[in-house]
Amino acid sequence: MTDIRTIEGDYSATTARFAIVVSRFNGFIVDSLLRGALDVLRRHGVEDKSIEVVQVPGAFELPLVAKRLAATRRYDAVIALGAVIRGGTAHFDYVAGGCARGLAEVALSCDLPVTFGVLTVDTIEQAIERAGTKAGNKGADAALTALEMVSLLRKLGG
Ligand code: INI
Repeated sequence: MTDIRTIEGDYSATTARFAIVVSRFNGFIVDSLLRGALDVLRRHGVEDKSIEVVQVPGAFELPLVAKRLAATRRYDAVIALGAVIRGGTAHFDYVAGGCARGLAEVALSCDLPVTFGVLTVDTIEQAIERAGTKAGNKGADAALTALEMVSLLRKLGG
């Protein structure tokens, strides 16, 4: 048991560069996610000059812009933030599904951490709970995961 080597990331990648791609749709929620993400990065020692924020119209547009940012190789991770709130139609499923699938594909095709700070919820109340109130802040979580993934990939090398 003691011979097993375990590799895991930590939060020490303070010199890493981050792109945060943010949707404007449901902006009053997404602004809180962005504040949470920036707060985490700064508290862990990432300087503002190492962070760029790019705005897109809606969550459906996040994957393409995340891909363009990843392809520049200027960043160690991309953090995607948005809020998809279910309405009465199937629109939610297409927007949320396309966004999640697209972001996962960008991470794999570009070989770069792309973290998913996109709320997919039924109600505005649920969104508020996850944007800095009683259920935490999913933007902060996505930033913390990005930090950990940068560190983990550095340790894994290759
Ligand atoms: N975009 C969101 O980010 N959240 C939503 O809840 C949402 N809803 O419900 O429609 C939404 N729609 C816009 C979509 O992301 C695209 O911007 C639009 O379809 C144009 O491609």
